[in-house]
Amino acid sequence: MSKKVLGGVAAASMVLSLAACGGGGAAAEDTLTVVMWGGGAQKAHVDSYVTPWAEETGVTIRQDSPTDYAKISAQVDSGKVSWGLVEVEPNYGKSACDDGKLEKLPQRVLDAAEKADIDPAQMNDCAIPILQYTFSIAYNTDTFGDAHPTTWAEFFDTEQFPGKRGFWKYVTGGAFEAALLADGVAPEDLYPLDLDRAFRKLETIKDDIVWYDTGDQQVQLVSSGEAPLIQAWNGRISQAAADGESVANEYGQNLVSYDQIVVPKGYANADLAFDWMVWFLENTQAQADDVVASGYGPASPQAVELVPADIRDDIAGSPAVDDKSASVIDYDYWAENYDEVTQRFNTWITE
Ligand code: ABU
Repeated sequence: MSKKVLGGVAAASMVLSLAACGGGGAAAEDTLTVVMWGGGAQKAHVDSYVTPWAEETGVTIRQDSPTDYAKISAQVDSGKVSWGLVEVEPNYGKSACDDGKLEKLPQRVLDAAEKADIDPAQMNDCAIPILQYTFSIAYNTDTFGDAHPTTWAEFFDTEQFPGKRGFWKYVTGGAFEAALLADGVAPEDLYPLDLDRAFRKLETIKDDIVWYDTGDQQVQLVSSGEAPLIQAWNGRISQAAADGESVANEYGQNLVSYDQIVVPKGYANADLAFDWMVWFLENTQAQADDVVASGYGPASPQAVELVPADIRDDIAGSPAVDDKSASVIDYDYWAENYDEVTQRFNTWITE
């Protein structure tokens, strides 16, 4: 990461009053509210590929964070939809689209996606991919240095590698996949997940787990040494390392993932949101700028060649990272099983 990323997004809504400086002559009511996972990554994304579009068009950008599926449902069900573009996990993109909670993509977005060589497997009727990432083993380099875990079995080995472990407090966060790999399940046999076995394995280190809620907390936990090992979204760690924190990604047995961006059903400025999607898909330089700023892989493979060579090997989708992957997260599985596993997980975590 050669570009310095400045501070995070406040949890409350922020307004970037770009209408005044934009040249697009947009009306005052031309606002678009963008919701992502917050902190440094959201700032990187907005700076790279939202603000430049807003400056061209004169649209006023509002922001909120983090993504919250219950809030989307509440807005859609009440008919008071204030979130316009929301970064989501693909299991949510699929089930919410099936449930009619999202706007369907218009033809112009589908055409732009095809021209950008977007992987059709990462799209559905309502969603396009926005970034590629991995769940990696992130470690504090002062604590572990070269002698850090390189497999999930080692991540679970609290004798060889003492200290707390951080996991996302969310069933789609990769903890179950990591637990099964640590317990010896072959990557090709991961799905459907053997949940009994995964819970048994997680139980073995339950007292050593710190559960985090946000991307910023990931970085705080691992950089402070409070949890010198965490299962991380790799870009957050790349960003923190570029900012001089004592953290690094280990890509051994990484789990491949991606996020999508969607428009909640009933959003009044849905057309503006889709205008942005077209611009984003066509603008591979903006996607490449975001790779530099955020540490995440771009939505379009065409953007990869615009990424500086020294960063290209450190992003999801690069051969160097792909070669070390254990598996791709199966979001069809998660769309199907999310509610049931969440209920079981929420009970287990409080026991
Ligand atoms: N679901 C991955 C989010 C990426 C990020 O905001 O860091």
